[in-house]
Amino acid sequence: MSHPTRQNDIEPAVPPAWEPSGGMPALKITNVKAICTAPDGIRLVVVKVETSEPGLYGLGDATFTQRPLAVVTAIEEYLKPFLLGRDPNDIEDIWQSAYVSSYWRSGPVLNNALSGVDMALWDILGKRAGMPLYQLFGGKCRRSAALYTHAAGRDFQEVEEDARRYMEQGYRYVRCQVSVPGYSTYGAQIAPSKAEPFPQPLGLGYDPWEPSAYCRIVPKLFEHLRGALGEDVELLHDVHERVPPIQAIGLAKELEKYNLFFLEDPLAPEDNEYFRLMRQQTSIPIAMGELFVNQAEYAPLIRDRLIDFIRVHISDIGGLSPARKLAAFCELFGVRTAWHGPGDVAPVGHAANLQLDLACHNFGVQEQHNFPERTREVFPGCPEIRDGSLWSNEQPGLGIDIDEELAAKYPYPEHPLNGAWPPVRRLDGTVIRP
Ligand code: GCO
Ligand code: MG
Repeated sequence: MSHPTRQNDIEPAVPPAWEPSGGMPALKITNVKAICTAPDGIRLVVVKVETSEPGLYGLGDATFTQRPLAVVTAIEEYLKPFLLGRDPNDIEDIWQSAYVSSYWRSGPVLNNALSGVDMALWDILGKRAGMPLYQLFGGKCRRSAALYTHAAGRDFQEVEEDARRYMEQGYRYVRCQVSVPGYSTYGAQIAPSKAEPFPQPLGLGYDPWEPSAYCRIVPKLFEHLRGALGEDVELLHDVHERVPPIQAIGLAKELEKYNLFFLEDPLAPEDNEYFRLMRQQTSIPIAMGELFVNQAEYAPLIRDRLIDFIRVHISDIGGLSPARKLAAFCELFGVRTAWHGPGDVAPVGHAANLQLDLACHNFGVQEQHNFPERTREVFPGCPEIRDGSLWSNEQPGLGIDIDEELAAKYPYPEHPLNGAWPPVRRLDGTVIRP
């Protein structure tokens, strides 16, 4: 007997004939759209899923700021036709079927597109139930989510002053990054007006970087900060996968005595196997994973207890559905959550982070981004920062909205690479990880 190949199967997606659930009236997805906006210059993508009930819609974060237009295509050309007519209650089935509908799956483009839809479906469910999502996830484990903020400076003194400023505002967790003289350093970029001209070997316009200079300066920074700030404050640092694995292990060992809350991304996902060696060398707490997009990358690190904090960018792994499973998996292995929360997670994504932060017992800490007023106006209900913590506004669903008219006033900024990152290179011109 012959079977038609899947490629020839051109029938549109037929919604499964489940019984209507939980006594809720039947509902259909009537529209799925990608909204592009950049109120403060960061390219954001937000998905809006509309339903057959007038005024009932959900929002989800699909921001992949280096390739936003690819995500928009995935949403509008592929997910939208796949989802029209489906019951938005079928969150799990929609996630699973959309995930495999491309056959080749995962990756930041497709996962972000799927996340936009997935978060929006959870948002709709919360709105229908009249409850904030954390309630549907099992209820609050804590009043609010402790945040870590970013202190940076050109020298140790400036980092110290920045950290003190945050501590005075009530922050108990501070990530500290210092410039490495002459190099373009992750997390401590000097404002152009203050910047020394960077060396431009080979006459190429690029950001220069040498790992050894960085590895020498960072332990000295924490020596200074511990002396100046004392033991009470939790200090963090992000390596941003920029150094060769053996230097990362050396750095981790040297930093151990400064009692960091965690050392972030000491290795690149490509070097995952080195975590085992790092673990044998030092007890420094390790946070990993904003670049992960596939469970095959993160599940073994958790299962083998090689990291302490999971730091995935929730939209990059496909949304709230996979993140809930990941959080539960981590709990069983003593790994805590520290979801990625930079400015290129849209406020909708921060609202999603918060729902999990409140409901997961194994919450560790939440990275914060203090959205400027313009972004907060575009996203009414943007989670509130108070006393170094993030608080729920107790509204149903994700508790956040988008003012589409206002969003449209902030198109993506003109950029020759459409937002892609220019290379970081060693002094001899070799490209290295960003
Ligand atoms: C962090 C991250 C970010 C990323 C950015 C990439 O820990 O907050 O490293 O700053 O670099 O999200 O787009
Ligand atoms: Mg990081």
